[in-house]
Amino acid sequence: MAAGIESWLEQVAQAPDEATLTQLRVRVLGRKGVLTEALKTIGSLPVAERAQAGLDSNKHRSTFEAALAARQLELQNQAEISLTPIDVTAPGMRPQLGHRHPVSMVLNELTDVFWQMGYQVVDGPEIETEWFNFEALLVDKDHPARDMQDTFYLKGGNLPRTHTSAVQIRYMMEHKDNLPIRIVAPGKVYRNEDEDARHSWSFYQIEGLVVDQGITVGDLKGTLEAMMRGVLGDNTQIRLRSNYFPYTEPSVEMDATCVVCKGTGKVFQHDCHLCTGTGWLELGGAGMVHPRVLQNVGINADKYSGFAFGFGPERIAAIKYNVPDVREFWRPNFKFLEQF
Ligand code: FA5
Repeated sequence: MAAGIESWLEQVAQAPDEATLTQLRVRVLGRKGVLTEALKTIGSLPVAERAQAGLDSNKHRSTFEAALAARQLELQNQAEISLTPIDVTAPGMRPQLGHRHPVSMVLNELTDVFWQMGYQVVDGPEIETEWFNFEALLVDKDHPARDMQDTFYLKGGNLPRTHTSAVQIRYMMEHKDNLPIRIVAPGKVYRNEDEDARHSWSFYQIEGLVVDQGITVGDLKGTLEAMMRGVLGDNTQIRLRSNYFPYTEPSVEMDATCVVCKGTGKVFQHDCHLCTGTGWLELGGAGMVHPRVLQNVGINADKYSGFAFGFGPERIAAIKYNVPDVREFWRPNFKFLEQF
């Protein structure tokens, strides 16, 4: 058989149909097939040759079976091709085209607004050290503000960033000798929190940072208003209210009228599920960069000042597209996504 395997393989490769393949299978692997007969003679070989002869026979068997299977598939494919008539006059099928995700569309619009105002778009790592995510932003280990952002911790102490504010620190450290700074940093963040209509455990943020001489709260307010007008249009009602972040002073939060209850706080006499009855949806936080943060990264806080902000594009997209629950954006629901 060893000598003849090539010729059997050749016959398989040239078999014109499946019936020929069956005959070849019987002639080689059947009860009286050449390979079966060859196996029977192994017992009569000298002991020293038996093991090798056994190995060779098994190898020939699997090579032959693989060749049979391959040729059978080939014959079936040929049959299918020749059975399916091609109607050359039929209209072509358009491939289904995807489109940008609504949250990406909002992020692109936001970055466009800032790009037009002379900002650079920058990036930062999603896995951060505690120092960049918290300590450099004046949130020490036992600072109560750590509870504001429930954190996933990785083995070794690093963490998936809980906000994009860590990018501020990285950028300021790298560019402290090359001021002014004007950047936005969109990216994904992660929090170990329960999901509801306003919260996901993983979501996007867009961080903004400006550092220059003579930057004031007025600049911050004007910038936030320009951003909201650019993305949500002039008719959306927004408000700023004072808030607390350890790394900005003063700090504010920006809200927009809730999309579900249109600011009334009620839906059929019940508290609105999205804004929990307040009539407002919180879109982001902001403030004047705390002078100690500037000092920490080596910027002269007597000479320079700055503002920073961090906004949630899912919530902005919810307002813009009238979506009553931010979790919709991340469900694999094509009917929902195809609307945009
Ligand atoms: C912060 O993350 C601050 N780092 C923002 C900031 C930056 C303040 C720079 C000052 C200076 P906050 O935790 O409030 O703040 O989140 C900011 C925005 O992210 C929220 O207003 C909201 O729009 C969005 N957001 C927060 N948590 C979630 C969540 N679980 N799901 C979806 N969006 C969220």
